[in-house]
Amino acid sequence: MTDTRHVILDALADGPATGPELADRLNITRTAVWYHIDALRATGFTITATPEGYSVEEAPDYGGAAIAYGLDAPFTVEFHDTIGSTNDRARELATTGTSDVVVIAEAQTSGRGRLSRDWTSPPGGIWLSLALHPAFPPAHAPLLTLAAAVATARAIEETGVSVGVKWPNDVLTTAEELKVAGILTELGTDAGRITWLVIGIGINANISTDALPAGATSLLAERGEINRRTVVHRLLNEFDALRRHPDAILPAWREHTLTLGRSVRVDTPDGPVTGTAVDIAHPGSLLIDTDDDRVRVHTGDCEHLRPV
Ligand code: BT5
Repeated sequence: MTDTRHVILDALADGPATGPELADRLNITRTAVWYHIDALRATGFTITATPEGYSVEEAPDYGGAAIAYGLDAPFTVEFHDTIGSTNDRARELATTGTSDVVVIAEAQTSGRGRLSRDWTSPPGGIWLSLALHPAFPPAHAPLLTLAAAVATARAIEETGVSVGVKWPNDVLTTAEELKVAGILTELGTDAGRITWLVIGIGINANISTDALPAGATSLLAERGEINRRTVVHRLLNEFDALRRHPDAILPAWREHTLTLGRSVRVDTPDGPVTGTAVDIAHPGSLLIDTDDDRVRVHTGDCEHLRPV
């Protein structure tokens, strides 16, 4: 998508604009405007010519231009039909100094979860990674993972699927606790500073459960086909709002979590911790009451234990 077409779409996102108005704004001829409008139509935008000017009636369901169109959150969109991992591409961008880019793919061939686990990423999902440069210490990075989990849960809830967050980063259906989304945060540090940070988010959107591993579900299976563009917009807007108000992240997470009050077992690098999850503490540690003590867990795989 050319920059000119981006500018035209930005202008039309605010309402109709005439050919001469667009020509003036872009410093191009009216014939060139007409040519670009036609090219946008060819990419799936329904643009009508009204007495007030050109008007976008409908954006395509997905793709780079569709996601950039009408997006309030200040992210630049980079779209790929197929990529190895959006996290790898976002890392390339973030390590070369670029920030606030969202890399989105229709399919990933080497999608990954935490600890190099595989992440199944066929076409129809939402596979995206944010390239960021937050100005806070590395120890606070877990807060952004929680913010991403809350933003993802809120975006999914809008489709009518009831979900909650399992500490720290899984989004599960509330009914059967099947995994519908996961988050992978990666970062680089130097001299106590974050030099790059990537938050990868995978949502099983319009995917048949036959294509997913056991224990997973999709929005298609839970609700039917959904509009991925709307979900991505809500997710990015929510994440942007939360990162600007870090104090709001833990309260928001408490509102959306399935873990607090539950019997859990967390496999930490120092061994398993079993007990009742009682709270979350800055910058994202889980507080667990065991038989002997209150334990603060910073990282690990959490399992919700069924009540006996
Ligand atoms: C996660 O890891 O949940 C993080 C997933 C992050 C994926 C996104 S997609 C965009 C970006 N680019 C990437 O390459 N990654 C990020 P973890 O908690 O380790 O869960 C991984 C486990 O979930 C696997 O071992 C499987 O058991 C299971 N799994 C794999 N694919 C799944 C899927 N599509 N849906 C649900 N569960 C899945």
